[in-house]
Amino acid sequence: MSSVCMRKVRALKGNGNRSVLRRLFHSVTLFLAALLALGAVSAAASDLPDPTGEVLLTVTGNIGQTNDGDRALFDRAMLENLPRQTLETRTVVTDGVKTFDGFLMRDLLARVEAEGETVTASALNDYVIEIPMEDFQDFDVLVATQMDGERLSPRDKGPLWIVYPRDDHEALQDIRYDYRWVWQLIQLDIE
Ligand SMILES: Nc1nc2c(c(=O)[nH]1)N[C@H]1C(S)=C(S)[C@@H](COP(=O)(O)O)O[C@H]1N2
Ligand SMILES: [Mo]
Repeated sequence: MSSVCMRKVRALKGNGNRSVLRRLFHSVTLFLAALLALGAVSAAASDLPDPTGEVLLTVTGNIGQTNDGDRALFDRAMLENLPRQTLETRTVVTDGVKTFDGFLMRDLLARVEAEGETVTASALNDYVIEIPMEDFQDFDVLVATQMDGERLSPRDKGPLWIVYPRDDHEALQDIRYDYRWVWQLIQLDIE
């Protein structure tokens, strides 16, 4: 009678141990799965490669893609990897119609998952201006790297120049927009 009891107790104990083990195993599996998921999320969060060349543009503020702490740094190769776009327009600082090549501000902002109301653009010469985010939805605003087939140099409005499709929209032929044609652009802060 008592030996039967002991066997039962041992059997129960055995079962108990097994279920504890199973539960532990289950927790470890869940933990590993969670780690993997986290890894996948952080891999997605950092799918912006690191720049290998000179950094031409720094994007800060409310962005979902970064490669240097909370900033997104771009070298020329990374910028030229964005979809290329061409724009023909006159400007207030050059003569005649110019052909600009570069990428859309809209595509750059999407690349860094920018969210906000305002883009504060800063230039090499300490020029700083706030631009409403809707400009880039309403208009095909270019960040030009070339003018008439020639790379823009820092001496000549480069290496990056914000160019509005001025000739295509009467609304853009206005001093309020002329301020936003930032040349020697080096930084964008999204708020
Ligand atoms: N980097 C930089 N971009 C700039 C400026 C500037 O001083 N530095 N001036 C802005 C202003 S106020 C205007 S009206 C246009 C044209 O400037 P400009 O007439 O002085 O050439 O460029 C804009 N972009
Ligand atoms: Mo100006």
